[in-house]
Amino acid sequence: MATLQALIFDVDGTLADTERFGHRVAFNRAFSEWELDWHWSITLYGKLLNVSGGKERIRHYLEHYQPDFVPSSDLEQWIHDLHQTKITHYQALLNQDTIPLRPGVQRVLTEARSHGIRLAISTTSVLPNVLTLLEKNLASDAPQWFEAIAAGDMVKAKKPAPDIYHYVLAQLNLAPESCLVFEDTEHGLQAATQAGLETIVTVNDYTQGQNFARARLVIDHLGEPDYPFHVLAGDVGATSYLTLEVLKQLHHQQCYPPVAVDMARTV
Ligand code: XBP
Repeated sequence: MATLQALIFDVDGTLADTERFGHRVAFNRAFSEWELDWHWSITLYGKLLNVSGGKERIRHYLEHYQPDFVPSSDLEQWIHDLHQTKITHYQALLNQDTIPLRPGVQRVLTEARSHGIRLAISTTSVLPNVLTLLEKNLASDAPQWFEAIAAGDMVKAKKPAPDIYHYVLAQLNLAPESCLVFEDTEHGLQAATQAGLETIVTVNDYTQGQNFARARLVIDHLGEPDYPFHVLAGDVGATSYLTLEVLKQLHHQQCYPPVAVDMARTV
């Protein structure tokens, strides 16, 4: 039985509720700045979240909702430039302190660190967004808490492909059996599961109806001593907030799906 050596965290929706009031707002501000008559409502954005990655989401929206739109330059470049504007607006939102970490996140990260558990990040979003979120909400040196930060286009195929998790495991030089993952979406769970990793899911309003049958535990957030989580699937006894001890017990009980981990898929 492998011992627990690392925790791997998704970012958007897992570390912080960034999608609805962060990324979505930033996309809309970018559309306004570019004088595009587009608006992604909370409901529409929920549908668009089925497409991982900001650039990929813009492309999907163009193809399915604005089929007659003609960009003013090469489409690839146009999407890239619009996405850059979105990143600027998203960074501004993060810098306004409007997007806090979810309950229990800082406590679990701090406890894991103090006990020598290694930390890593696996996200579809771009690296500068991750760094700013960590610096604003944790500490200026918080990015260094994480031995590996896998983000955005560092791999070819985004979640639900397992590539980003293969990449993180290669960076950590660890087998999946030594790690636990934290995700909030079915796509993220699929990516981790295909890479042979066990996952704890913390749902949010956008993801609570998704299929998390292969998760080790599904809860509404990591919990705090004075703010208990609700268990949606899985068993943690009377526990009402996650601690390192509980994570070690969950890890000890884990049973791995029979998947082949293809390290050659990392880039
Ligand atoms: C996050 C995403 C990202 C963000 C936008 O998925 O899908 O696309 O919504 O980020 P996950 P960028 O939490 O599964 O990693 O605009 O920076 O791409």
